Amino acid sequence: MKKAIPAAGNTDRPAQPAWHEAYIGLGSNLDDPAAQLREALRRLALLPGVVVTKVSSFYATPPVGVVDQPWFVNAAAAIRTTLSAEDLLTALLQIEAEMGRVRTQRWGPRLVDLDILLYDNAVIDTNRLSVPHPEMAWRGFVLLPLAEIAPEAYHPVLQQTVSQLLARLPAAARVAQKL
Ligand code: A4P
Ligand code: MG
Repeated sequence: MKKAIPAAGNTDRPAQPAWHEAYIGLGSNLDDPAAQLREALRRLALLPGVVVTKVSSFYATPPVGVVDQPWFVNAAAAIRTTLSAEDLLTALLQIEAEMGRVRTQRWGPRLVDLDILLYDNAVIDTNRLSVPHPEMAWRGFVLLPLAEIAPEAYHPVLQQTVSQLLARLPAAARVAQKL
């Protein structure tokens, strides 16, 4: 069977969108947190230009930062996306808003928190967006789920893999119960 071969130098065809690999951290500690994460994952998979390729187990984790609040449920997801990091952030903030998150206290209780942990090997530092997520390397609740799905993912600033970062964490930062 003959295949149609585009003429050399044909510039009429739209360029193929570039696919990027990104990792999303998910957290919730209000109103049935595991159900909130399932709903956030469902919405993530429905985003145009996003394919969810892996989802970690869910982990119950003690609150970090403001400690006088309920335990969290955390997870991580690997995605492939044609969205820029900025547009991905906009889409994640929209999911948070649609799911009814109201921002009150920094590091306080939240219905759903969706963070871009890594986006290719990009290093981004704007008013709106910091990638890699600035706190990820010190947080067991991020690294444990992420190491489950992407132990070899690379932190371009610290120049270490996720499993190396996890191995450096003190035991106290690694407290978590796999659900
Ligand atoms: N922003 C900048 N970089 C990013 C990024 N890489 N991903 C900006 C997502 N957002 C990013 O976020 C505030 C702004 O950060 C966004 O509008 C975006 O422009 P936010 O989620 O409203 O603020 P926040 O969550 O209250 O503060 P922060 O510093 O983002 O908190 P974290 O780091 O998200 O930590 N303990 C446990 N066990 N599990 C948790 O999940 N989460 C937190 C919140 C504290 N303690 C926790 C957990
Ligand atoms: Mg956040």
